[in-house]
Amino acid sequence: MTASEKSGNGRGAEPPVVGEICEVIRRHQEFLIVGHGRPDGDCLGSCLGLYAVLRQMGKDVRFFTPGPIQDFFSFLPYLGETITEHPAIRPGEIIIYVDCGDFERVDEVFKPEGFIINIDHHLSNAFFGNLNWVDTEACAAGELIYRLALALGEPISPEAATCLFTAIMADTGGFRFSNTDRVTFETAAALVAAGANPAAIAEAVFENRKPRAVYITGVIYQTLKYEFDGRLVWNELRRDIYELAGGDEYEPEGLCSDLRGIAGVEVSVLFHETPDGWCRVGLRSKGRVNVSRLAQMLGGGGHHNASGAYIKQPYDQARDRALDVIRAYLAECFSTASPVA
Ligand SMILES: [Mn+2]
Repeated sequence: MTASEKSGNGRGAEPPVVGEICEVIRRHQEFLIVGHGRPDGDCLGSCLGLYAVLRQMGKDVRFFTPGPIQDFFSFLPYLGETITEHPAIRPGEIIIYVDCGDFERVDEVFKPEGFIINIDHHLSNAFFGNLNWVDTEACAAGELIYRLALALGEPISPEAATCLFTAIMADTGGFRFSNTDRVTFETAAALVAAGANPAAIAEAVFENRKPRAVYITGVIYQTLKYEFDGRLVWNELRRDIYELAGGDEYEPEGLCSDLRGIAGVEVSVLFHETPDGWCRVGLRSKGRVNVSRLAQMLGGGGHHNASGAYIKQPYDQARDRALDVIRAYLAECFSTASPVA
């Protein structure tokens, strides 16, 4: 279905599970919202947007992510109430995972016992909840929370609007990526009407780069590796680059997505050596190559155009193994003339 075929303000009738989720929310009092590790704008915005909606309903709600949370998100309402230590589940508490493809996306230890609602938009979602609302057409988890608020009949407060607009702006790369469609703009317009300030949010998220992150970006751009006639670009962030830059456990925000923006590049890959010496890999595609499948081959997951994996093996070995998998996959993709899945 194309965007123009979708009816109304949203994506048509919601699936039955949305009604079931609304019922569970109405019938219970205590909630734990769970976001993934190294939360991005969509994770924090959608979780805190839901936090705002549940609070407004008079619920007793907590929000947990293992973090770490980047400083520039400090403008988000309720961020200061975030729990970053594993919480004990209260009897009868409903656990709502948002923007998490599987348990491991949170961390390797946290596997709570209880009734679990899973709200997500990742292609690779494992349907691990008692109720699973996975809509891969949604541009962001934030869009799903907006639609959930509509289904609950809850008005959107200015605080919730700020959180949810941030979520959608972040996951669409500022309304640029291929997940951006008519509903994205309709939702964004409704959130602005409810009190979100687009320019202030964009400045907070996109114009707050730390000088040392910019330094790292410069080093990466000077040493790019091209393969497949420039259709693949990759590079790696080793610990020594961080040490030169003054040390920071984050890779520069959006760097892997920016590499995709080079003319002729179809897939960008950025390896990251973690402080423990393991390997994280970010994968981005302009659309022809499904990097969600590629990430799953590496033990991760994500979206068609944006995905990643965390390989808990010594860095050099993990990078070499991942490069083998990536090269074999791309050789197959690029050998076919038509769009490949
Ligand atoms: Mn997301």
